[in-house]
Amino acid sequence: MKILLMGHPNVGKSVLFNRLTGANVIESNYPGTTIDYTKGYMRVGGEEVEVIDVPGTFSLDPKDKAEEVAVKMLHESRDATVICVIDASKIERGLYLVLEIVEEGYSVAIALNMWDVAEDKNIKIDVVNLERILGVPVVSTTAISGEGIKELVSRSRGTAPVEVDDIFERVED
Ligand SMILES: Nc1nc2c(ncn2[C@@H]2O[C@H](COP(=O)(O)OP(=O)(O)OP(=O)(O)O)[C@@H](O)[C@H]2O)c(=O)[nH]1
Ligand SMILES: [Mg+2]
Repeated sequence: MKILLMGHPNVGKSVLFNRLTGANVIESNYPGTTIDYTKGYMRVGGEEVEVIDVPGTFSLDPKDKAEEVAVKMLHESRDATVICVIDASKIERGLYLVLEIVEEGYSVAIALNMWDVAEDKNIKIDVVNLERILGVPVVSTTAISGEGIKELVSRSRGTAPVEVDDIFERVED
């Protein structure tokens, strides 16, 4: 099993990555570029899972070299589970990328990271309803404290592809 951590820049992907993988980490350059990425492993229920900290990207329509690498890494891992990391205090900004990744047929789970920041700002998010509409696991996380990470891992294991059209139908209801 392989997990890609994807999301906008500065949403906490790397802190989450370190939480998931601990010390077993390899830094690499993407072939032919100067774009760094990090790859590591974690054990989940006796199974070794590869985890990749993908460079931050705003969309799957790359605007610079780092975004290009992010999209290539996604497309080279057709069987991967994608954990989309969203800043919970700016949630609508992150959902577009989620929909793009879902639309390409990937199994997705969502980490609503920076949950502590959202709480401090008194931003209320109905996680249960969001999960119902999207049809994929949505887990609130605070990567810097580790809150929600265990649940994120366990819920990510059971995720399956969903249809974007079905999501839009549920939004209209
Ligand atoms: N308060 C709070 N800060 C966080 C959380 N997760 C990450 N941070 C902080 O947010 C900043 C960005 O975290 P990174 O993990 O570097 O973000 P990233 O998504 O890897 O960013 P790029 O690699 O630039 O795409 C750092 O200062 C982290 O310490 C969180 O859940 N809560
Ligand atoms: Mg990073």
